[in-house]
Amino acid sequence: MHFDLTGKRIWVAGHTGLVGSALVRRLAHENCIILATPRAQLDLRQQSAVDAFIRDTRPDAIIIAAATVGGILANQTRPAEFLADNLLIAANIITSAHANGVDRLLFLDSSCIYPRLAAQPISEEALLTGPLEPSNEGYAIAKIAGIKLVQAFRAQYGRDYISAMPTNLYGPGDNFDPVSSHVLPALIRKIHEAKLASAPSTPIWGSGAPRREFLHADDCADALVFLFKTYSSRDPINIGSGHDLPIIELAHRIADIIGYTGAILTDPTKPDGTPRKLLDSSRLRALGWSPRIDLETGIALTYRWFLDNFAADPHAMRPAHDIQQNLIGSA
Ligand code: GFB
Repeated sequence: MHFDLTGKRIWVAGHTGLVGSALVRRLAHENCIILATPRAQLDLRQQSAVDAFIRDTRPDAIIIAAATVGGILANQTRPAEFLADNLLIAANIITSAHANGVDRLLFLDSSCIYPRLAAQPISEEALLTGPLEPSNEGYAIAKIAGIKLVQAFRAQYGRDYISAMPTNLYGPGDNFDPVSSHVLPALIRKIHEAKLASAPSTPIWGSGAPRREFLHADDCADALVFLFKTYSSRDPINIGSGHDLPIIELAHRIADIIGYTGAILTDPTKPDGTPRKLLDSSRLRALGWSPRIDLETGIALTYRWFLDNFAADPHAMRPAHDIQQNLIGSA
C-alpha cells in the first residue's frame, strides 16, 4: 500500500500539541498542504463545527493528534474531561470525515489502552484482554472507542482509516506544568528548579519503581508519517523505542544532564500507576521503521528547548491547569 502525500491537503487536528507540532515539522518535508486552524476558532467537541470545518477546507486526509491529555494526576483528578472530551473528539472527527468523503485518516491512540497487567512487552493482541489501569481508565476507554470507530468505518464503509499507539512521548513543546504534566517534562522542570535553588534534595512522585518507555515526539511523528504513507489495516500498531527504565533511574539521568547533584527522594503518597508499560513494536520494525533519537539525546534536546522557551519566561507558556484549552480545537 502506498498513500502518496504529494499535493494532498492534510488536516493535522491538534497541530499545536506535542505530537501535532512534531507532525507539522515532519510534514514540512513532504510535498503536501498542511491544514490547521487556531483552537479559538474550532472546538473539536462540537460536531457541527467540526463538520463545517471539514466541509469548508476539504482535506484529502486527516491525522487526529488532538486530545485532552495529561499526566497521571491530571487523569486521576479530571476523569470526566478525559473521558468525555476524547470520546467527542474521536467521534466528531471520524464521523464527519466519513460524511464528507475523506478516505484516509490516522487516529492517534495511547499505550494506556492496554490492560494494567499486560504481559511485557505489550503486543497489539493484548487489547481488551484484561482490566485497565484505574488512574487513566477514562482516557483509555475513549481511546479504545476511537480504535473501534476506525475499525467500524473500515468494515461498514470500506474507509481507509488506521490507528497507531505511541508509547509515553516527550519533546519540545511539552507541558512543563509540575501538576498536570507527564513525568519527563515534570522532572526536567523540578530538577532544574532544585538546581537553581541549590536544594539538597528533590522529591519525585510515587515509589520510583514503575517502568516506562519513552519516545521523542519527532521520532513519533516520523513513524506516523511512515504509517500514513504505507500502512492499511484494521489492526492498530504500536510505536515504541523498545527500551524502558524505572522512574527513579529516569530522574537520575535527568539530574546528570541538568547537572543537579542533590538527592532524589520518592513520595509514596503520590500514585505509581501501572507497574510497567513497554510496547512490543516488532510489527512496526518489520515494516522497516526504527527510532533515531536515543533517550540521553532526547532529554538533552528537550532540556535545551525548556531553557530557551520556558525557563526564561514561564508566563509565556501554557496556563498550568488548562490543558484542555490548549488542546481542544487546536487543529
Ligand atoms: O508520566 P506519567 O504522569 O504517566 O507518570 P503514566 C509516570 C510515572 O512517573 C508514574 C511517576 O509512576 C508517576 O508516579 N512520577 C514521578 C511522576 N514523578 C512525577 C512527576 O513529577 N509528575 C508525573 N506526572 N509523574 C499516563 C496516563 O500514565 O501516561 C495518560 O495517565 C497517558 O493517560 C500517558 O496514557 C502516556 O505513564 O503513569
